[in-house]
Amino acid sequence: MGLLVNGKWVDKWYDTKSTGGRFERWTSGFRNWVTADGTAGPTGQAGFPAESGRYHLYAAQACPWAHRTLIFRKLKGLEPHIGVSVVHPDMLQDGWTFDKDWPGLTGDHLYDYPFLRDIYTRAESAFSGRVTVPVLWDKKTETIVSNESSEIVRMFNSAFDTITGNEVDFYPENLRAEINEVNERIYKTINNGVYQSGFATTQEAYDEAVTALFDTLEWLEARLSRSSYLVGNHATEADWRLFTTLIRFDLVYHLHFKCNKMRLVDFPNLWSYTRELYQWPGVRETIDFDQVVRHYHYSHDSINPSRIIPINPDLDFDQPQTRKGLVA
Ligand SMILES: N[C@@H](CCC(=O)N[C@@H](CS)C(=O)NCC(=O)O)C(=O)O
Repeated sequence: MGLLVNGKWVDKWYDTKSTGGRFERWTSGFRNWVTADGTAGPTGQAGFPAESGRYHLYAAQACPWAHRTLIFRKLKGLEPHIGVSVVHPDMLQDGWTFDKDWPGLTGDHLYDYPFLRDIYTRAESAFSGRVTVPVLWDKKTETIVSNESSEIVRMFNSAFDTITGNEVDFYPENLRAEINEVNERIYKTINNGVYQSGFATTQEAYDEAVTALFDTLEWLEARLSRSSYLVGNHATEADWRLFTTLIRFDLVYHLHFKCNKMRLVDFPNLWSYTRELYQWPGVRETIDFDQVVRHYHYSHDSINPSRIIPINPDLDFDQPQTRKGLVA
């Protein structure tokens, strides 16, 4: 596991010494936007108009951030328009690789490179920073449009609508303020909170993260006893962002990241809600549980140096929903 420094690979994990044992996620380096007409988005430069076949997604099945983008690609009918290359679940001394010795892997469809870092240095030869998934690549200008999942899902939500004819809106104008507010708490304490619990290297940092995580899960359990979705009467971006962490919870975060005060299945509403989203047409096809379980347990030397993959419970994500008396 490492990062690029002036275009050179350095095998180094996150330094938590300077942050009191706290894991701090790096800010994504590429922040351009694909827009319907190629004008600049909220950040970055103009020049990335929506076009069929022009963009390519680099993703990991294991990764909850990449998973968001795979879900949006599926639900917004983008599969015929945006290709995907899937990295290997083992993220070791070379970071993400395009090795193919695992079912469902594709290698690098565009350049047949061995490593994901080669994509970053093709975009910027002296790139410095972490080499993360997901990456949205522009085949025309041969550069990275964005490596920030929260922004890629917003592009997928609307930029390609005239090409796909799919106008389902997971970020409706009138709900944006509330979606942003819910996202912020969920990002801090759940999406990133599980990582902050798992990668903490002091008791204090762990206690802080794990307490906030279970406080937010309790808050969501109550919220989802009253309404079908987090915001409004339909599934929104906020639900899909939460879902990718919940679906991994009992298989990975509970044990591997020490998020073990309760399991997801111990929260009746959250567990039913997770199954409902899993059963949404197309969604199960975006998940590969074997790669999820393998990635975390095999890749994080500091947490599981033996690389033993746990037996894990059999979870039945196909059980019918059990929530009652909901608003929508
Ligand atoms: N802010 C990024 C975070 C992505 C991220 O951290 N991805 C992880 C995989 S789950 C990764 O590639 N980590 C490699 C590293 O940190 O070196 C996003 O949401 O797109």
